[in-house]
Amino acid sequence: MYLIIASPANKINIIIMKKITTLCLIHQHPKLLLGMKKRGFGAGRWNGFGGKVANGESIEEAAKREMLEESGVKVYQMEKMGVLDFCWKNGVEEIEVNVFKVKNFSGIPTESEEMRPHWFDVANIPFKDMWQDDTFWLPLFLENKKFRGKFIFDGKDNILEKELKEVEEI
Ligand code: 8OG
Repeated sequence: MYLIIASPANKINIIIMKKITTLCLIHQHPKLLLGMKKRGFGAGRWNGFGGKVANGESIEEAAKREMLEESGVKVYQMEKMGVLDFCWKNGVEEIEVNVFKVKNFSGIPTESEEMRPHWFDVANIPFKDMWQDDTFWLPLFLENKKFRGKFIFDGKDNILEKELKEVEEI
């Protein structure tokens, strides 16, 4: 699902495409389930499971569908923990990532064409092989805190600017 935001400024129409996506992580302390992204956007990084919200689908429906498609895990219950916005300097696309903690599920995480799941101990999260922003918000997630953030990257996915705050409700 894309939101198109047009803002007329100085007679120039700026079109920002906003891609709405989901991200599901299973945290069963002290273990955290991540997957190695095997192809596409973010390939080569460990991440939660998720993807784009399809037309006519709610964000929650998309989160459950993506988790099942990418890991074979059926989610029954989850909690929304955060919303993160990402954009790139000089880029036209913005990505909104809706982050969920899976509370209740069935199935054994299984490798798919897109992801290779692996349980990590929370003391050994592979931050150096993850998106840079995860270093900031994942500790909040692990402490069951809710958050809202925005990150601006350069052309090489390094963070140029960040805003991150803990919130009561998301
Ligand atoms: O369908 P697609 O493979 O494009 O979905 C991208 C997935 O990557 C989706 O689950 C959202 C997630 N994602 C981003 N940016 C970031 C990020 O900076 N950090 C993390 N952890 N996940 C991200 O699109």
